[in-house]
Amino acid sequence: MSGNQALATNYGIGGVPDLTITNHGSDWYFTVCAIMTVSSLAFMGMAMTQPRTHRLFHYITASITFVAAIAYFTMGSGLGQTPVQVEFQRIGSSQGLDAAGTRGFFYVRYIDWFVTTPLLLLDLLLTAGVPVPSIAVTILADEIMIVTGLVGALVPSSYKWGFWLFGMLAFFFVVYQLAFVGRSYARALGPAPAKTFNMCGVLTLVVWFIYPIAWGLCEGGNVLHPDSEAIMYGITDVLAKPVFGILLLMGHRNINPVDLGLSTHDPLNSGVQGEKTTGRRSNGFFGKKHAAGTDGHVANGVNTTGAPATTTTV
Ligand code: RET
Repeated sequence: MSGNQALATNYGIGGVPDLTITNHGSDWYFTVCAIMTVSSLAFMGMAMTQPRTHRLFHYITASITFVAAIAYFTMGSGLGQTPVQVEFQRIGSSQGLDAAGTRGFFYVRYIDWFVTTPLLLLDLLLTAGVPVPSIAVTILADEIMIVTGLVGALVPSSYKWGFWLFGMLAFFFVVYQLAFVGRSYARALGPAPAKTFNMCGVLTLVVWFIYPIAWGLCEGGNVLHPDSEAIMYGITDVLAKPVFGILLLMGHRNINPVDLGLSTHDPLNSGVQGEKTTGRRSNGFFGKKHAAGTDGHVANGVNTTGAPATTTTV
């Protein structure tokens, strides 16, 4: 027997689908779990090199990969799935799909996405300095997209595609907010936020388009084996989360949160704003590089001139 006993140990929990992942799928899910865990630790490590006021994007991004790590642990263990009657039984398929009256549907993936996709959008839209109402409605559309995908995947009849269609409508709204609204706001903020937003935004748009296709081939159409489903979603998730996170956080090394309209007020460390040192004492903790709110810059419609950096728009 192979070293990975997870599927055997958890066999039967949540029901026994006719078709689900094998040990190969399980091994791969655990591999992605490790990638997500290491990324979370690395992002938290990067956070610690910054003053507290400059850690928002590190914390958001580390939370995204941490939640994903837990979801991947669940799936590697063969848990977080339930049998769903397939609409298309692929008799005689070359991929070993014959058996499938029911297919294991990993609903835990959607719990992960429900938490993490809004955080990814928050990362992007805060970087672009988009107004809060626009961020809120984009996140709402995103949640609709995820829930329609979840409900559709649980429906055995052809009506599942109705849910997919509603999800696509919501998705196109999200795409519009990123490709047009976000891009315009990022450009107005200056070259550093624009560059970071464009790089991470393009990655996001390209990678996110793979998800509805994967849904069509896996939860929807039962075309791909659950092991192939694991690989397809696993690769896209690594691109959408850790790779996205590295690019975003590298970009933020050249962006001052105050320029995004984000507060850097810190009563515990109210020394010279902008002084960043490695010391733990309270004064002078905020690097000169980040001389906050003293340059007359108008960030996100809020003039930070001379104020001790207390602008708060989120
Ligand atoms: C579903 C099906 C319904 C239609 C659409 C979908 C799109 C899902 C997306 C998911 C993104 C997930 C990410 C996860 C990160 O790890 C729900 C599959 C459009 C875009 C980025």
